[in-house]
Amino acid sequence: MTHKIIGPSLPNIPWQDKPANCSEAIWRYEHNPIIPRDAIPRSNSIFNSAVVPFENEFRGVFRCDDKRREMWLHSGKSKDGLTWEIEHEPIKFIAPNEELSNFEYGYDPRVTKIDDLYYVTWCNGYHGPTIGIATTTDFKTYTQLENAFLPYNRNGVMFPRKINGNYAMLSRPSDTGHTKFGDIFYSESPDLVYWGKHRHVMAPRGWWQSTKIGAGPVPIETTAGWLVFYHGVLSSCNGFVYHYGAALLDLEQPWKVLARTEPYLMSPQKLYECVGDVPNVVFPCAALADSATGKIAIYYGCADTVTGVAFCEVNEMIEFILNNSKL
Ligand code: BMA
Repeated sequence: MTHKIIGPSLPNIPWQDKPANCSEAIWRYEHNPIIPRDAIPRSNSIFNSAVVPFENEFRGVFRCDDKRREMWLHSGKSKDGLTWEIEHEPIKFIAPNEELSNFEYGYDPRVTKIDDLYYVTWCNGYHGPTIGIATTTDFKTYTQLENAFLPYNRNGVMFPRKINGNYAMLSRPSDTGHTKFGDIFYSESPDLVYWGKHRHVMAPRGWWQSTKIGAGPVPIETTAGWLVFYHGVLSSCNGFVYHYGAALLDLEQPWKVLARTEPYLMSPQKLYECVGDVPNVVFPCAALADSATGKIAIYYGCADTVTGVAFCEVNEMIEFILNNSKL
């Protein structure tokens, strides 16, 4: 392997070999979707969700829209990363500051582990969407911190280690509604309260990523740079179509893009990606990566309704990005 994952070995992540007839750099789990829309009694849909390794098992924070179509975050656990037990009641964040304790809504979580703490970031309603942050050690108790940014912002994704001595995050400034624009920016913070050193990372461009883009799973550290899967949106005559592609960012200056896929990696093609509450959406929010073998499992929301998994292998993926890159 020329390109390697820098990180822990996770031999028990979900995996399925690439089908013999597949020529793509990424392939879907044959039993997708892994989480149905009605996995818990109150859910209308369970999608755009984040999973992490936890004590030889897996834990996660799940986006569950309820039957009033309010957007909530729920904890979940799994032994194999494929069969999930999702808590029936939403997470009740402990907010040390009562001005933050009025939970308006939460969606599109990401979870990253730094040292011994898990950090949840999500799109948090605070007079408009912004980036909420909470910490947990056990996926039972969650302590909410200050919002990272002013509204309006979405797709806040923390890096799994400090960079230049600071916490680091990608995000996508936006507006109140179904934003028709959006670039990915990078920000740093010494203390998770004050964020600054904002740098532009990537703008939308051409075709599948022409309307807006947003970071997906927590970046994966590799010998070729930070491997970032990100969604890109095309405006069709029938509305938005969500795809995803990938980029490599400089390890110490992650606002510098080293490579970026010109074609998408995945577009909505399967029935469960094309038909649902919002048709034609694939939206990745998490990835598990095994440094020993280079295996990567990507979790993505399908049609804003259910959750699917796809697989790739780090060396092949990075070669694909480098060979199909346009900056
Ligand atoms: C975005 C977010 C995502 C959603 C997508 C497609 O703006 O709301 O949660 O998956 O739209 O509806």
